[in-house]
Parts: sequence; structure tokens; C-alpha cells
Amino acid sequence: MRTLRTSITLTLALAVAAAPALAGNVSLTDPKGDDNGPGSYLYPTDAAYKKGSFDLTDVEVKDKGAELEITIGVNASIEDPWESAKWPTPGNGFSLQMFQIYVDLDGKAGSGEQQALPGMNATFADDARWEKVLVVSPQANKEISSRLEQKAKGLKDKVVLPSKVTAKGKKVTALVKKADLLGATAPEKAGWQILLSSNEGYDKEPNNGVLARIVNEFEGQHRFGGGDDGDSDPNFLDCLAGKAKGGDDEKAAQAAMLKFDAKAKKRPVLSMVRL
Ligand SMILES: [Ca+2]
Ligand SMILES: [Ca+2]
Ligand SMILES: [Ca+2]
Repeated sequence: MRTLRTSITLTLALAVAAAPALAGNVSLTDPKGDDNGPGSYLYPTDAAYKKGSFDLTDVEVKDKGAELEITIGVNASIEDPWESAKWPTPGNGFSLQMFQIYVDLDGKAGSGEQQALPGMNATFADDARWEKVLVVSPQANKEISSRLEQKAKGLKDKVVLPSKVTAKGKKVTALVKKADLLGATAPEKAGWQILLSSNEGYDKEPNNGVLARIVNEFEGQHRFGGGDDGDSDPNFLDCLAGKAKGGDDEKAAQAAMLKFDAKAKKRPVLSMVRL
């Protein structure tokens, strides 16, 4: 009897170990404490920018058939400090963060867009060029579309907007049509990169691209510091690096990847995470 039970237990254990990740689902993890871009970035001084708010922790992509449910985690509870009668947010339940999720669908060297969206100040490596980007923002899709029209007209058909965005606890969840973002590519076959920046609705700011706050040399009430006042420093605080397993080595990998050279006007070169 004991032998039989051991054998059953062993068989079950092997079956669990051998079970592949659920087809169509993608799970990515990012280490905590690397919400400093290339290692030097500082949060704005206003109390609204709560510690951990720009620290990416994980991304879960769930295949729901015609739709994808993409859940992004940060290391602070999501808040809506700027919701007001004067500047009402569209009810997404957050106002600080802004996420751009880039996918490489063909994995072919030199194929796809090399530059990230305007305002991000980042390029993609030759073997990581992107075909589509999903923008998850507290701004209404109408606002984002109008900004794209002004700043990134040539990229408009490559930018995908979610059908629904919600915030709960430390997570923001976006629903998007699978075919719009991935075409016929399965989620686990795509390359993934996510840039976490800060939502900036002020339209008089010329360098904020598609509604993302910029990083300066010195931090201020609503400006990140530790970067440069030119257009070589990446305007996001956190991203995926290495294999996106969340190990401490990925902090160093991110710092190396996001290095910029303001004098030589050299922007960082990003990689994609492949499963
Ligand atoms: Ca992080
Ligand atoms: Ca590509
Ligand atoms: Ca990171």
C-alpha cells in the first residue's frame, strides 16, 4: 500500500512539474526598488507621488478568447489624487501612472518600429523592434487619440487603446481586443516590454509626447529628477529587463540598459522579454 501511495504521489508530482504554463497566458515579474530608471531617478517632491507608485512589480496577460486581460502591478496602492471637478479623470480610478506595453510580433531583426512613442526618449534594439503598443492611461481614449494625432501621426495605426481600464488595490487592469494588439500571434510567442511613466495632462508642456511627465536634471513639485534637461534621458521610471523573473540581477540589467549619454545625445536601447 505504501509503495502504491508513494508511486501515486510521485506520478502526481511529476504531472504537476511537467504541466506547461497555461497556453495563451503570460506572467512577467519585475524586482521591487528599481523605480529609478537608470539608477539615478528621483520622484517629484509633491506628496501625491507616493513611494512605490512607479515601481513595476508584475504583468499578467490572460487570454480570454477575443480579448486579452492585462493586469499591471505597482508597489503602492493605486490612488486618484488629481480627480477633481476642474480636471475630472474619465473614471479609470487612477491618475498618477501611465503605461506603454510594446509587443514584438515577428521577432525579425530590423523589422518594426525602432523609436518608442514620442516623449519616451528610448529606442529598441534591432532584434526587438515593435509592431504594436498598448497605451494604458487615466486619460480618456479621445484625449490620447487627439495627442497621437498631434505628436505621432505616422504611428497612429500601431497604437492600440484599451476598451476598458480599471484600478483596484495595487493593480491596473486593461481589456483589449486580442487581434488589435497581437494579430494572429499567440501571447506567449510575442516579445514584451512595458514602460512605466507618469500621466501628464498639461498640454502646454512641449516635451511630454503622448501625455507622459518628463524627467529633468533636478526634481521639482511635479518633475522627476536625476536625469537630464535634454531629450536623451528616458522619461519612464521602470521597465522590464532580462528574463522578467524578478531577480535582483534585473535591477543591474535595467540600469545598464537605460544608460543615456546626454552629451552624445545617445538614448537607451531597450530589449524585449521573450518566454
Ligand atoms: Ca520594479
Ligand atoms: Ca518586430
Ligand atoms: Ca524594472
